Amino acid sequence: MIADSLMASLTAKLALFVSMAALATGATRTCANGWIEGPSSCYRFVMDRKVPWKTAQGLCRDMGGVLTTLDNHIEIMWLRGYRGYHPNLREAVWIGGYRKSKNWLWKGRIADKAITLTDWAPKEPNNDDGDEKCIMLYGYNSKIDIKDAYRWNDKECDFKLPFICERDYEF
Ligand SMILES: [Ca+2]
Ligand SMILES: [Ca+2]
Repeated sequence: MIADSLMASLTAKLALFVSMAALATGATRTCANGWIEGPSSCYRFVMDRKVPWKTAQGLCRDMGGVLTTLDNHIEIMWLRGYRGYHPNLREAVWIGGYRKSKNWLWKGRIADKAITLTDWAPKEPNNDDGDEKCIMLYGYNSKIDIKDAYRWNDKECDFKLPFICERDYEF
């Protein structure tokens, strides 16, 4: 219960921060049907399918996007806040980060990009069993410590999870 009220207070602050950020940009933009407007692009939460990372990436590409990349603090905080507000989005999910030997990269539609800003959960990435090369976001439930909720974990790529796609605004 304490964790829940902490979470509510945290998400309320995040939401305020993100709406201020959105106001500051002042742009009009829209997202395709079924996509949700975020601070700098559109997101699609696919919570009704659990698939390996590579399959999730392919499904996002088929829908005109990629697995979500978390490129800056606003995007990280917006997504944490958004999932905190929506109980149906609190499961663990794949995002578009992966490891190529020692380098963590965001998978792009054309080129990959080095991950420079990270939001790893405490003690991650731990490369458990030496085979964790894909990035998932923790979910949130009564068993998860509030400080770990929605943060990053490296996970074996064949593990099956729901996922979040991202694509550009429609103009
Ligand atoms: Ca992004
Ligand atoms: Ca891990």
